[in-house]
Amino acid sequence: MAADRPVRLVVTAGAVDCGKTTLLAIVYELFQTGPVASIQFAGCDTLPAFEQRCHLSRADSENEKPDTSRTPYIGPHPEYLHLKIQEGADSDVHTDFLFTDVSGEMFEHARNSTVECKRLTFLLRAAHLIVFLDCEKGMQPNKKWSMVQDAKSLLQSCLDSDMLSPDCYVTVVWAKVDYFEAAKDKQTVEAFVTNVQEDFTAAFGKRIPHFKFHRAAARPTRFPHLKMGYGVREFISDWIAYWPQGKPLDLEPPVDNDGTREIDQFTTRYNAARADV
Ligand SMILES: Nc1nc2c(ncn2[C@@H]2O[C@H](COP(=O)(O)OP(=O)(O)OP(=O)(O)O)[C@@H](O)[C@H]2O)c(=O)[nH]1
Ligand SMILES: [Mg+2]
Repeated sequence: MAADRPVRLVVTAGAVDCGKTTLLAIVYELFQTGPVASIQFAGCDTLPAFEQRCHLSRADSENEKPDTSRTPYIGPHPEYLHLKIQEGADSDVHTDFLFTDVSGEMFEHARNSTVECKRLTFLLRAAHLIVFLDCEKGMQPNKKWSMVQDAKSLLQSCLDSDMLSPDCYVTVVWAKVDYFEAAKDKQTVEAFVTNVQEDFTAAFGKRIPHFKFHRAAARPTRFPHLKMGYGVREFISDWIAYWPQGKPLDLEPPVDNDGTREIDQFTTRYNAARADV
């Protein structure tokens, strides 16, 4: 598909259970009830894969609570999910996205070793990289700093192994942010968020040209006021708005060189025609 037409690759990265697959499943779910703002669903070549990921959240699964099954660890080559969208009902301009759905275990290997990180070759082609911070762990005093450190190490490893293009948009997302919204001591939570964001900005702000933070709760069971897909629409807007590989190529006009090849003769004709204008 990527050889046939331009596709934008979005990579979700983070530890086991931080909510990567759920975020992707909810992107798909949001389109089940109609357009997302002005964005319309225009097709999907991986419907069974999306349906499989949504199954445990549906009544058909007879699950009492919506859930997502663990993504199996199958080595460095991910499963891809495809989604095609268009802006506005009458538009004939389609945008194809490919999302990687990778097990958190794969990123555990990658954050501990640049050699392992280099095996994740799909990172090189990412237009967007989303690094997850798990707010569920952020509420647990004995886990919160190791959760932050793991995410930092992962990003550091991607940079140290040269696996991130400088054009890649990196978003560090506070995922499952319903845990923070439901917290009693909001001040402590906000102080933690500020502290972590300052730390990330100091470590990566200069090395990553396009760097931002975001908050999302794909399935906010802890604080249902947030509604399903909280913060996900903003992600979709970003993925549409920012496409580094989509910028026009900076092509110079051809230069005469008196060559005999067809391209050289074309250059002579092209420049002569321009001089006549
Ligand atoms: N409260 C809450 N729970 C969430 C949210 N997003 C996901 N979860 C739950 O978190 C658990 C893990 O979600 P997954 O999407 O499977 O996590 P993952 O990062 O894909 O995990 P691996 O595939 O094992 O790497 C599931 O039980 C989800 O229902 C959220 O926004 N809020
Ligand atoms: Mg998963």
